[in-house]
Amino acid sequence: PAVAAVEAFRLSLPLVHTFQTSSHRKSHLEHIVVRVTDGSGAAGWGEIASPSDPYYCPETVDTCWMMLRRYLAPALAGSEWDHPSEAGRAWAKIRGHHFAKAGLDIACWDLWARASGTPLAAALGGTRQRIEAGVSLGIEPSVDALLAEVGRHVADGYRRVKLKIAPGWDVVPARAVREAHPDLAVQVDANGVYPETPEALAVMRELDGLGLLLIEQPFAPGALAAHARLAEAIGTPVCLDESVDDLDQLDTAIALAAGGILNVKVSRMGGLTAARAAHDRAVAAGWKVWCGGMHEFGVGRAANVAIASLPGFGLPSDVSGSDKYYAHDIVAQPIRATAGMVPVPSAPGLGHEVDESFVRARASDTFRT
Ligand code: OSB
Ligand code: MG
Repeated sequence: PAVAAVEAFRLSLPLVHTFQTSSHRKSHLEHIVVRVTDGSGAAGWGEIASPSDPYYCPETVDTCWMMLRRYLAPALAGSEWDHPSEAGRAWAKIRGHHFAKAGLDIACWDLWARASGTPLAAALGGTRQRIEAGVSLGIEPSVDALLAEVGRHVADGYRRVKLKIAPGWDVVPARAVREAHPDLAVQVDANGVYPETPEALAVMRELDGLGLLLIEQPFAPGALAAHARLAEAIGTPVCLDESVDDLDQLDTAIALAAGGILNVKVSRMGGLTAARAAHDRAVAAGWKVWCGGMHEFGVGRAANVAIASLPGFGLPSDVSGSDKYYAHDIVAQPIRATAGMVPVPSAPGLGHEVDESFVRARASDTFRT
């Protein structure tokens, strides 16, 4: 197709449960929804799920909006490609800004898959009919509150629970969850906040005794050598998230054995094309992979479900039901987990109809290129 126009909408949705990580606490999330049209008027939707603040990655909603408006949408508008895996050529010269690029990449895949009558999952090479749903739980005000959250999600059927940890909220809550649920699949995510110190190593060794599935991103994004030293020192697999946002970083991580598991995020890698390449490369190197998320609205969440259907995603993903986060989503039939599984849709494209009037009415800002 030839891309005729790019439209963008900034919109904020309230969260049903406040989410706290090592760095921030949120009761609303603002994302950017994009709509790409071709000459015939056919449309594809994408989502830029950047956090509002630069604590997870350097991007923010404001930087994404600026990059989209000033560089990315103008680069894509007027471009032509036969297959969505080529759409990124339009912005190949632009360094970084993966969350912003991911939104456009998703929209191009959706546009193409809808036009060809193919479900996005199949277009990507996905083979699964359902995704194993895990849930990511934030830092709670108390261990009892955390245990209540874990209990609620286990009762809901979630197959795996991820706990956010930070210095001062690590061994005690993780051990409490392990004691309350001896057989539950549990993993922890530090979002890179531990320095590589003897104290942190002592924490990691205690966590190592809890039978966790993995320890995600204990050290800073650039600290690949530190992750490699930790992976050598403990039995629990080390998983990388923030450390890998392109294939070169993945190659380095593999060469250093800086982990054994990769959290593949469509946003962080810069889109579906890049996320699929990371999946392929990691699996070829003998790493395990699973699909992470960024609390996406319905469009980004549907893209996560599609990529999570690739054969290599052998561990439960952070693809939970939208109802865990939003009372009113931007797609007509929001994603739901049933007995811990999310179905992969069989309708063309993302497989979920966007509630366009809701998006337009709710947008605080919009532009069209
Ligand atoms: O590190 O995986 C992370 C959300 C915001 C920022 C970073 C992370 C997360 C999550 C959310 O864990 C997972 C989800 O979307 O369900
Ligand atoms: Mg993470």
